[in-house]
Amino acid sequence: MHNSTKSGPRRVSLLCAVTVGLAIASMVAVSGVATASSPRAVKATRPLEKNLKVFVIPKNLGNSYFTTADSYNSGGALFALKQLGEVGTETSGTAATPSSQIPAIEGAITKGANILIVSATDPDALCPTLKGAMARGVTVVTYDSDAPACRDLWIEQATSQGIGDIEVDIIAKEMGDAGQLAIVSAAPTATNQNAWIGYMKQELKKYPKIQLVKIVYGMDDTATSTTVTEGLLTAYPNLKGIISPTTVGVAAAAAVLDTAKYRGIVHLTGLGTPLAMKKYVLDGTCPEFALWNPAQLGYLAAYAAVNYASGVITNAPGQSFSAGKLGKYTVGAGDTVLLGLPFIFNKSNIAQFHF
Ligand code: RAM
Repeated sequence: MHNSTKSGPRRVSLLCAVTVGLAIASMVAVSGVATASSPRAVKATRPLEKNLKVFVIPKNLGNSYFTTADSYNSGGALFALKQLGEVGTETSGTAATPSSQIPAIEGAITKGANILIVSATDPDALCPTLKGAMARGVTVVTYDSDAPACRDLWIEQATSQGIGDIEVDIIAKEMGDAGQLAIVSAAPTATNQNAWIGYMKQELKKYPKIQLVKIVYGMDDTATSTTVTEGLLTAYPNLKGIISPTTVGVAAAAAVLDTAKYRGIVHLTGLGTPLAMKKYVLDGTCPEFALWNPAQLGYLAAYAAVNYASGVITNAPGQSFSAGKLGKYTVGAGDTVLLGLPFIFNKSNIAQFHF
């Protein structure tokens, strides 16, 4: 399980940022972050290295969440890398599984990667490959889903506890604080979903009349997520709520629940992308869900990784670096850089988002 850092908080003004255009937005308020005054801070004057070969390796390709986090056009990681003068490439497999992702990581290393920016499908399975890369001097940074034992830095989207708590509080309100609840997760090995589910279980103690009856795994695949959601409805005819903390899973679950039989009867929330969820927010199938700004996560990961590889920062807490349009960020406890707070989408704001 990864750390929920205590550095920050930095409130990312997602609503404003997206309103004025995702790629160019600079409306991020960075608050109260302690700056290191140790000799390490002097390194901040070092120039960043150019022409580094940087491979951005999401859990899988073809997932719009990662496309937004990584791509040039959305202002994500590849946009930041270009601005910094590096050579950025996105690569991965098509399934969100280690056997699909590891060959892409190996391929990047063979091509002479200086930096790997990875969302881990399975930390145990990836670690031998990532450790091998680190031993050869490659900077390894995780974003989105961590591999705590085999990376230099972890770029965390929001604290795991913050995400777990928000999910439970939203669904509890919709369920009237009582009834059977299930979770449609991604892969059973995904570090991020497992961390969030851990905190959901903790938060559920506040709601003794809600029973978590089952966790199923849709593998960040639409067809599988649909099948497991349908399976839940058959197995638990009295089911009253579903949390799906994956953008692929929550959209698939919403499509299943979007009928008069289930709408408003089996309540749904999760972590979704606004374009995929807009219909379901407006028709009441999923009135509220949460996420962060994926493009900002990718952008921050790129800046942090290049600063690390250039020796401007190490992973010791308290060191600051400039993350371009996002402003100044500081390394927190547990080798972590925290993007900000989760953001809640509902009918009052969903039309303003275009990712
Ligand atoms: C999916 C992936 C990703 C997660 C989001 C919320 O796209 O599982 O890792 O962060 O959902």
